[in-house]
Amino acid sequence: MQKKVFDDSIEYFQVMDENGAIDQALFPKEVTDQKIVEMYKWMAFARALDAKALSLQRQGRIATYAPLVGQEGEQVGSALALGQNDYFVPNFRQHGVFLVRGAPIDKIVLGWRGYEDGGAVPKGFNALAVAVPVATQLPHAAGLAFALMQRKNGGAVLGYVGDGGTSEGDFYESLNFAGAKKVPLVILIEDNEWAISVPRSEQTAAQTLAQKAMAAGIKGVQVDGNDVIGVYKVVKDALDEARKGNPMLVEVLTYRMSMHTTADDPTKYRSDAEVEAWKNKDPLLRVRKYLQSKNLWDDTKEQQMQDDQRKKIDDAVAVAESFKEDPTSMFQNIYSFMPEVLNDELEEAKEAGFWQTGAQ
Ligand SMILES: Cc1ncc(C[n+]2csc(CCOP(=O)(O)OP(=O)(O)O)c2C)c(N)n1
Ligand SMILES: [Mg+2]
Repeated sequence: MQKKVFDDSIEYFQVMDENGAIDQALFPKEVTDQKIVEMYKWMAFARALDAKALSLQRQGRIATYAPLVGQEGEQVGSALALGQNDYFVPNFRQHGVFLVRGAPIDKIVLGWRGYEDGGAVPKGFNALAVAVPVATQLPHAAGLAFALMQRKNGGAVLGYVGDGGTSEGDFYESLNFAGAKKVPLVILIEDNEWAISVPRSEQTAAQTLAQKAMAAGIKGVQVDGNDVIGVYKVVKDALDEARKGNPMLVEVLTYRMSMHTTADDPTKYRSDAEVEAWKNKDPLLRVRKYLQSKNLWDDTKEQQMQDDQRKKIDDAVAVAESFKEDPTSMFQNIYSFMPEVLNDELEEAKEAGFWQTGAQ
């Protein structure tokens, strides 16, 4: 006997296309024109902060930086889909998500300057800290979702990972745990076509990354990652499903327009033509086209917004650059309490004048 015992497929979603035209059947009712203006402003804010960070890095005022330009649509759309009790778990590129969720900008900049006080998650801020080791954040995200399930306050977790990260064991283990335990977890894959110099085509033989959900018995979907409204809709629906015990995998199709980090030179491994082609799919451009067609946006408004955002960013940079560090902070933000062994080390360091490299 032979029979088919399993079959599944992957759906792709797009709500607003490159020209700003909307698919009414998919359009989420709660998204008013005012909300679209808000989405546009957040994307512009993330882009402005990104440009500033790059400039600060080139002046030696922050350390290595991972640009997000091109990915504003998926970061803003997914961040706005989060509910009050929800958490997000980042890798290293979600500065836009931190921004939308209300992280103080001076603290974001301080983190880029290498201070523990900047890297620490502010109290009451529903997120885990930035994770540079690829995909290690996902088992934490799954565990956090398991904890929220016990709390029963309706909270869900949105964990971010890159296309490269989906080749890691941590990724599969997290999906498997989420499916087996039915935890309120959504994993969002930022499929930006590159993992440093490794193209998406060489990362896996799988046709979509979303289908990696199937082996874990959970649902996977794809969405145009440069469509802020589409991402908002798909992630919001996915979080609602996850709350019901159906974790999900969302693959957002986007593009890393800039270098991997400031330590990388993408001209060594990809063509200008490829980058140029993605410019037409810019997540800000289509929303601006839509808003202008409805007379909701113009050059004066654009200028006002840019001036306002630039001032906020410059003020935050000034605060971050005048920060006086407390060297003991390296001991403070590791546990929610101070374990005895760490306290001993702290005392020892104080006695030895550990960080007093200047005249004593
Ligand atoms: C476990 C581990 N292996 C390798 C690295 C070096 N590394 C940093 S980012 C990166 C590529 C990540 O690509 P992707 O997951 O697609 O995310 P993206 O950078 O494109 O946002 C690599 C290999 C690392 N940080 N951690
Ligand atoms: Mg990538």
